Order: sequence, then C-alpha cells, then structure tokens
Amino acid sequence: MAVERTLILAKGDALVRGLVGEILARYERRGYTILGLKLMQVSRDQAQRHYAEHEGKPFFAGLVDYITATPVVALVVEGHDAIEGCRATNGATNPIKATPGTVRGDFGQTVGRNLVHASDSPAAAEREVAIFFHDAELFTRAHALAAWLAE
Ligand code: DAT
Ligand code: MG
Repeated sequence: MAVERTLILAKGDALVRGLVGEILARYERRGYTILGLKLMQVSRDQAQRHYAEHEGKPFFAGLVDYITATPVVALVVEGHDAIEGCRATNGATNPIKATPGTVRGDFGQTVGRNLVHASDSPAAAEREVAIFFHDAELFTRAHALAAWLAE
C-alpha cells in the first residue's frame, strides 16, 4: 500500500451533461484528498503530450479533438493506491464493458465519450500532473488544516 497522487480529468461530455459534481463526489466519498482542481481549456500541445502513448493509433486525432473541444475539469487526488483505486472508480475504458456502479458503467455508452481520465501508473501520474498543474496550484490537507486550526 502506497500513498499516491493521480491525475483525473472529467472530460467535456461530463461537463456538458452536468455530471461533474456527481463524478467528483465519488472520489471524495471514497476518501481521496483533492490536492488540485480547476476548470480549464486544454491546448492541443497539452493534449498531444497527455495522450503521447496513443500517437499513431486510429483514434488519436479524435482523442485530441475531444479533449480540446470544450473545457475540462482537471484534478489531482491523493490517497492509498489512488492510481488503481481511481481507475476502478472510473470503470473499464469501454463503457459497455464497465461495471454498473462505476462512472463509465453508470453514465457512458461509447469509448469515444467515456467521461473521465485517470493516470494508469506512478510514472504516468507524475508526467500527467505536470502537464496540467504547476506546483503552486497543488495543496495538501495540511494547508487546509492549518487554516482551519488558526481560525
Ligand atoms: P483509459 O482512458 O481507460 O486509460 P486508454 O488510455 O487505453 O484508456 O485510452 C485513452 C482514451 O482513448 C480512452 O479513454 C478512450 C480512447 N480510446 C481508447 N481505445 C479506443 C478505441 N479503440 N477507439 C476509440 N477510442 C479509444
Ligand atoms: Mg489511459
């Protein structure tokens, strides 16, 4: 068991369909700590770097279009085995194969509009967090506790 950070994206379909709160609540209820959170427009450069492992695949261009077409909600969460845990919360890549009770299994129909992203390894998480967040945009539970105790 290791305390890990992971990058989560609630992608454009989640935003347009009004599901962001519902989706983020699932990570919160699971006990993950939110370290960073923002609504942002992803640039094509960020999108291409984020999805670099898929370059050359037939769906790559569509993936970059999808992630850059609308704003997305990006967050960094931390918790025990958060990388595996958040991917389990998201469900299988193809929503048709995703178990009901997961984000994709509850809200998705097609792999091209599967609502969420979560990093798949510690190395990917480190790389992806750096694409979407500056260090100064990340906070810890200690930041919040210190302010709360000082009141
Ligand atoms: P995941 O998002 O579950 O980590 P992935 O990294 O394999 O999945 O793929 C990244 C995204 O690319 C995925 O969320 C949706 C899209 N994608 C994957 N396989 C695809 C396919 N066969 N056809 C269309 N889109 C696909
Ligand atoms: Mg992936």
